[in-house]
Amino acid sequence: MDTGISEQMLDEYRHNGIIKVEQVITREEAAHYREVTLQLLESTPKGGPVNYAKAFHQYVDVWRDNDMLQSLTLHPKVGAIAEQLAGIPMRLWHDHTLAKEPSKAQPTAFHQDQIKWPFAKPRHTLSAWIALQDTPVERGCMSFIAGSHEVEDLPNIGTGDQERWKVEKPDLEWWPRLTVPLKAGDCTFHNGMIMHAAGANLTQEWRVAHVVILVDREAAYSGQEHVVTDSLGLEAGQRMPDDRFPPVEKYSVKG
Ligand SMILES: O=C(O)CCC(=O)C(=O)O
Repeated sequence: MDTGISEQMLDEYRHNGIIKVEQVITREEAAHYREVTLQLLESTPKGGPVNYAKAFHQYVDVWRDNDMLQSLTLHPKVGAIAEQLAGIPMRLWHDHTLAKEPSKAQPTAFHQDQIKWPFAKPRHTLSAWIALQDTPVERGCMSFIAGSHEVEDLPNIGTGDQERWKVEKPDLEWWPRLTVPLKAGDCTFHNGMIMHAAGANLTQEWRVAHVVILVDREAAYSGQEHVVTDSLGLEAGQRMPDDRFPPVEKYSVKG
């Protein structure tokens, strides 16, 4: 598949830990998926799968509950770009909707993702963050600390814990930062180790992101607690089961 990823973009990803890919889906597709997502959030009863927090409302593994959103999560282009950037075969780990409420959603604090996930030394993890509407700075686009995917000694920082990263590693405040506004259908791919955050939503519109997370296909389950794996009865050290965590090469198969 022609993913449109050039050698220069690959170098940029390796160097900074993040790249922007324009129009991974079209504006029209983004508008459609946004509508589906907002309807799903609205029709999901309180106490159900949506976690409501000050920074965003989060629906984990939404691909398993909604066939239309499944087609976005298992989008062949997203999978192909992920494998190209990682340089190894990858599988879906999970997806999530991250929706910031109009006017009142707070910033998402700087954190790394991979430390939150139950894998023993995966060779690569990454997220595709797809904007389902225009997402300028004021609507809560993401910022990344360029090159911080090489930093390995940080603790697990919560997405609401605003000042913690500065306490843990004060010099990071002075590293170059990339703030990446996205148009509807644009996407950032970020390394699971990069420090990243998102701004508050100061606009009158929801900020809806569909985030697809992929992991090294060979990664072993570590046994660390995680909402996606806790109920699956996996043994620490085993490979992630293909039927539940589809490898990119098998993306036509439903989980
Ligand atoms: O969208 C956000 O507010 C944060 C997203 C994020 O942390 C992620 O996709 O890893």
